[in-house]
Amino acid sequence: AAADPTAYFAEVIAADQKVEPRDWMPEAYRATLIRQIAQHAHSEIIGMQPEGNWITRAPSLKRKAILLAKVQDEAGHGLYLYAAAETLGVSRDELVDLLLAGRQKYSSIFNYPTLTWADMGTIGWLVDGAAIVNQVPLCRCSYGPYARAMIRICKEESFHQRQGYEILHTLAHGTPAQREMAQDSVNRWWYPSLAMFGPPDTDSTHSAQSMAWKIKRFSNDELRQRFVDMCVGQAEVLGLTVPDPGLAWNDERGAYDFTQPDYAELMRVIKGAGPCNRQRMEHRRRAHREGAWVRAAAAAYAAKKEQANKK
Ligand code: FAQ
Repeated sequence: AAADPTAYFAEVIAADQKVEPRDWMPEAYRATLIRQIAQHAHSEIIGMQPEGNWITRAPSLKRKAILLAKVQDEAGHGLYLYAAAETLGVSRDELVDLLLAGRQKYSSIFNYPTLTWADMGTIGWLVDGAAIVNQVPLCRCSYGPYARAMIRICKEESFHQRQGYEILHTLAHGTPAQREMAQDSVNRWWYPSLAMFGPPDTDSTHSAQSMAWKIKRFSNDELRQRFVDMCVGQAEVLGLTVPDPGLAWNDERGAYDFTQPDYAELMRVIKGAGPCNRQRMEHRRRAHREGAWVRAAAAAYAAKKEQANKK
């Protein structure tokens, strides 16, 4: 190993090995990871709201138990990710404060409303499906704690995706009204799901550097294409239509041509003007306020324990 930490870092990246918390790393690498992991953690926590909205209205006890477990998994994912971010020298409290102050982001997708039960199916199929396509390569990300957190998260996301797919399959093979509800839901979520992968490569500010550092392994557009190609066959099995008249197999490229999402809409949603941004943030701020006594009690208990241990 080189004695010069800069050269050693470059060697670790070139050899596809992992950077670990105590290793030297460029400040910009650290900052990029904090930004991305925090945004990811916040997405999991805010992402509990659209589905939490349906827990009390699930159509059966079994559906309710499954949905409850899924939303609890999302809380767990948020916690693993905050823990991964903390290895970079920030605290979870600081990150939560940045979210609540509107200075860190969460995924655009969670600013859309969940209007019907079918949306629980579509979120599983498309939103968790997109999350998996994005996150499987992150299991090979160059930063060890993030890569390792992703392995477990991806296993749980696969279960989430399958449960959503099964809800949609049931509805799509149910009464005409249920079928229509399923199709309407897919129509509403298709383009916002494509937008989850971020701006097109030409407008992606971080991609080139993140790929050079092997944080990202594929570009936004590469992953979006992979997602579309995966969904087409699955939609056929569901008996539902992908709401894109421009969708067509391109023999030369060996991939589907498709209509891009409205990136101006993505930018508006990211900047706070999506249908539910205000509601999501208000809810999170209220939950944080109402949880203050739990945090205070936990801190007091920890301090008391520490005192007792010193004796
Ligand atoms: N929403 O230069 P790029 C889930 C921002 S899955 C909001 O391309 P980058 C599971 C971006 O931050 C969802 N902001 O950025 C679940 C940057 O702004 P900044 C969470 C977006 O980082 C399912 C600017 O635009 N997954 O939670 C979005 O290289 C169901 C320029 O963009 C992750 O976070 C967007 N869609 O690539 C839970 C995965 N796209 O920071 C509950 C990890 C872009 O300079 C229920 N993250 N921006 O102010 C990533 O892979 C990357 O960060 C990307 C963006 C691909 C999202």
